[in-house]
Amino acid sequence: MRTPSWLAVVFSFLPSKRTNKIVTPRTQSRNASRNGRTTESTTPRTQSRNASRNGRTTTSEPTTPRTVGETPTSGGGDDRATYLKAFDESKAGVKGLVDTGTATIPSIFVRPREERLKDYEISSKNISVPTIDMNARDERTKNIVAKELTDAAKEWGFFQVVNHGIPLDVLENMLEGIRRFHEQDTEVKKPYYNRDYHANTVIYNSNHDLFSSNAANWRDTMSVNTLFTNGHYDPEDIPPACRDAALRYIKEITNLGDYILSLLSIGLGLKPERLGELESTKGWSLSCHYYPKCPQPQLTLGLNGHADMSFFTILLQDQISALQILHENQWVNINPISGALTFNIGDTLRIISNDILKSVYHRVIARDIGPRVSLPFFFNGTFASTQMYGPLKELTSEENPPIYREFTLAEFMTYFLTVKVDELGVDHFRLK
Ligand SMILES: O=C(O)CCC(=O)C(=O)O
Ligand SMILES: [Fe+2]
Repeated sequence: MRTPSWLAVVFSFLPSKRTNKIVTPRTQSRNASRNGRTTESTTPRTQSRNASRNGRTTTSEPTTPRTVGETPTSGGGDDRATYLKAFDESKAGVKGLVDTGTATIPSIFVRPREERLKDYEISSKNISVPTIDMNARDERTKNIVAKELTDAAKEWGFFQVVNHGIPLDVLENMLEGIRRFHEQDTEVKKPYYNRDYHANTVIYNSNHDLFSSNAANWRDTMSVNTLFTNGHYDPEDIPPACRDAALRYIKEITNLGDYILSLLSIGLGLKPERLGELESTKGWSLSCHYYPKCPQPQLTLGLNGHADMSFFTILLQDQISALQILHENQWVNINPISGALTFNIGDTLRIISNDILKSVYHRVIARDIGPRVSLPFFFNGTFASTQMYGPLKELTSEENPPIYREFTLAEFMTYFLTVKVDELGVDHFRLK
């Protein structure tokens, strides 16, 4: 979303300027789109090959996207644009497709064959990210927790937390409320369906980058985005199906975000309020993803690979495993733990820590079970912030000089808004 996420969402209305290029696992994290903005690409040559293999020509306008057979490929062409438009105008999302009982997925969702084949080069390992018990009874255990969190953020960039202080019923009600929202009649959801993230804090649609990605993802999303409003939103804008649950959840998760930042500050040897002073929790985006059960999960993804561009992200997921991180060139599952939350470092905090903390490339696979509900909460800071951001002086020295230059969040975000997706990533801010 940048993705299914705030910036992704924010930028999705812009015309795509990406160039097409095969992305190898090693280069993926550099090329990753922020917050879910996709990076799955093919070369122009691949595209035309696929297009002709699909035998696509512009014909009469279909009312629903075409489904594909046993060995479909993804491709470009005018008909693809027509299908995308029809799908978008239906405002029914992937959920609407699934409700028709389709046994095959429409070609607009099929990943390029080259991308799918590349998956087989990466084997999954039976390893997991750390799970950290945040229960801190006193100052001493608090310092231990701070160290554990920081070590995990340095080594993995991704970890799960338990005993984080948010009551289980708040988490369960939130997941249930989001499921309820997505499972309402299409007619009830339609008024929220649009792509104008500047004009609306609350938006529901399918694939923020529907018109710029090479293959659509098997996912619908409702999001609350306060990036342009300095963290403000009108509670009445949140759909009634999940309003009460969301208001409580937002309050709890922003408090937890502040607390984790203070622990990370301690773990990095900074004064406890140091990372909080960067005001990353002031502007945020909550993406409420719904991944329906997929009849051909091997052909598509729930969410294309990306690293979040946030400072950090806290994710609530239900019990269906589908989130994977790329760790040492292998996809590692983030298996759900009841009552746990998943924490990950985004690109902004990576830069601020001068690469001490890791921002990690991750994706969501499609599953033949579901639906799956997940809610990443992106702590992004706000556009209006006038602070300069860059590696903290306290974390740099003569031996360890700053790797990145300073920037305002407006510049940072604008960069992610306007450049080619292939050029996205922290490299743009790297000192030569
Ligand atoms: O759905 C998930 O588990 C992850 C979502 C995610 O990575 C994102 O929206 O940026
Ligand atoms: Fe993400």
